[in-house]
Amino acid sequence: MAIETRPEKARGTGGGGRGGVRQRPWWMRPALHTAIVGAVLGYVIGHWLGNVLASSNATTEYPSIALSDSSDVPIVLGYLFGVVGWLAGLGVFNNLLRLIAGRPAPAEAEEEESSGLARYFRFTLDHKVVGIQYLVGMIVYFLTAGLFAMGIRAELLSPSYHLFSSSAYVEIVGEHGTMMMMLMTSVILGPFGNYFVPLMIGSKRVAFPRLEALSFWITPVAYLILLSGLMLGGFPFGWTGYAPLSIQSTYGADSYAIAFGLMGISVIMAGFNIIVTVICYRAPGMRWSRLPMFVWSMVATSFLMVLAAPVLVVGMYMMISDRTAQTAFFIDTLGGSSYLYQNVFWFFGHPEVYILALPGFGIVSEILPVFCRKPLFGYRVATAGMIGVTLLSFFVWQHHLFDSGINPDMRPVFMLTTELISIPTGFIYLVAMGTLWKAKIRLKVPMLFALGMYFNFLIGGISGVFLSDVPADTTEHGSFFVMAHFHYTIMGGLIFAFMGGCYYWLPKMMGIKLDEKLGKIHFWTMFIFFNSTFLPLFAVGMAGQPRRVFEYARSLETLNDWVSISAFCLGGSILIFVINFVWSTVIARVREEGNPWRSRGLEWQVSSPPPPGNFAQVPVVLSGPYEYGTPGAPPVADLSPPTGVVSAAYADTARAEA
Ligand code: HEM
Ligand SMILES: [Cu+2]
Repeated sequence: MAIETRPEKARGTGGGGRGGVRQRPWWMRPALHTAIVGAVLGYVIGHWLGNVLASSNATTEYPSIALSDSSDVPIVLGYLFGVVGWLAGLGVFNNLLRLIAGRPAPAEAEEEESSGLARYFRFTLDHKVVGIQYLVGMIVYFLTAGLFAMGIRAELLSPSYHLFSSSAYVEIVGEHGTMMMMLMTSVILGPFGNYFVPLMIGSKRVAFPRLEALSFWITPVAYLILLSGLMLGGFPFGWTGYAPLSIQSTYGADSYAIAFGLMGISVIMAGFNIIVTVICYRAPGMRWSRLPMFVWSMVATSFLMVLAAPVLVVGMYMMISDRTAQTAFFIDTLGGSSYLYQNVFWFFGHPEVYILALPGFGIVSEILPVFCRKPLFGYRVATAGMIGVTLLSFFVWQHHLFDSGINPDMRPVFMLTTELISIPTGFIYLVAMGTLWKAKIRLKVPMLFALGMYFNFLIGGISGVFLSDVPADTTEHGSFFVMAHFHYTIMGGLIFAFMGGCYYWLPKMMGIKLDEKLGKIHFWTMFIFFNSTFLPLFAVGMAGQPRRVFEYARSLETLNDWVSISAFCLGGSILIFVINFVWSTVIARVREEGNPWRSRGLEWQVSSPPPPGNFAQVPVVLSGPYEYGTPGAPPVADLSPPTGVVSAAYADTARAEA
């Protein structure tokens, strides 16, 4: 276990001598505006280079074998150079050689003013700043993708009148689905994982602050690239990008592949950083058996990210090279296989859905004992559940391919592994039931969201058992039943937990209180309208309404109208959250200093917001985080241990681990 004992390094600045600091005017310092300039310049150069390459290629003797199109080359190179320009504009590559050589970066004046608002628009190495950057980013991405959902539901108000053309409709569905699946991958790990994991394990910093900051700054550019796809004709293949459609379609497919691939790279870095931080930076006494559930969920998610996302990146890379470089990985007529794409995609795609589910369970397991004032029931069962889900999620991917020409004898195997996964998931529910049992529950807003999450995910989970059954899946596959199922797990699970996390932790992150009354109105409207949007969709699906099609049977109009109106109200409930967020953090600013929920979590033992470097001294952890109401339970940690205690706690941990 490595401990960072020098708080001045915790901010992650290069350190080094401070003599003769350069002071550049603000507009020359790397920040968001220089990044935009860099991205535009990069795009122009890449596009020009691509045109040169493509035209020289056209005159060679090689005939164009594949469906690739030489005019994809400038666009792809434009995007890639644009990304490099964006990062260069942010200053990511400044002093790179010095850093690689292990020499400290020169002191820069801008590091000095690390307290102002400006640092939120920079490549900053403080994990708490990155957490807040992620939080704001995620809210923006979620709202954008949510607007597309409103567009879809507006179209589906009528089975025949058309707000959009059929191609615009599929493009909107694709943008909504892809933006949600791509960017919401980090909706909890980004803001809360980066902010709280170091605090919860008693560390002053994360292991790799540069990787962490880079993982965030890739998300805005991935978001913009995905959106720019709309100007290039969009992509008609939903979020899954199946070949051959993705190989044949217009330039919008390049935006899809590059944005999704970039996001894969971002989550690999984010996950890697969390894993190393938790392994190497735990405070003395923070044994694995005392790790908060949220940290366990972050570790499990990070392993999934690090192992699954590379497969996505490779898939996107192969798709791009099929579209530009005359390879034929996914083109059946040229010896490739479109079936290969489905396997590659879902080998990532199924773990992805657990990347979306586990962090939610981490948050609600954290909230439950605090508001029940009881120890978490079956801590070890909960961790076993998380680890079980993580392992099993790599063995189920072909349940997405039951209908795709899979060897029929293999179907029961994947049906079995899929159904097995409900056992470790069940563990997590068991833990919740045990914790709620006979508890005096305080129904504050975070707790309401936690309970809502358990309720919604249960419906999502039970409908998932049906979909893992081959006979049911072969009829429901591709219908709105599937749509309802995964929105129950992701929107009803992940997003509800995210909201719970906001109400629970924002007082800590910003030192302000979110309005409780608006919070309750937000919860109840979101809960009611979420269910009234998605529950009828199970019926609509069973009645045969297919996904991604904008016309449907007239008999289903009433149900669809009901769903659409509920969806608009659901969108309204999210606006209540945004209003509450802006009102509480910008206008009202009611201070919340102490520990409003009386939580035992280590993160709550320091001031709000936590000071730079988190802890004045390395804390010594004395007991587990959930011993509420246990008579004689020692405090969670000694925040100012006398000299010598740290090494004693070391010896103690070493003995315990031996
Ligand atoms: C305000 C809440 C939301 C509403 C009203 C909504 C609505 C919809 C609708 C109507 C469709 C299907 C359109 C069709 O197949 O014709 C859809 C598809 C989809 N949604 Fe959502 N959605 C919401 C939130 C989310 C969230 C939070 C996620 C994930 C993080 C998500 C992920 C997806 C995906 C992956 C698709 C499939 C796209 C495809 O077929 O490729 N949605 N959504
Ligand atoms: Cu799956």
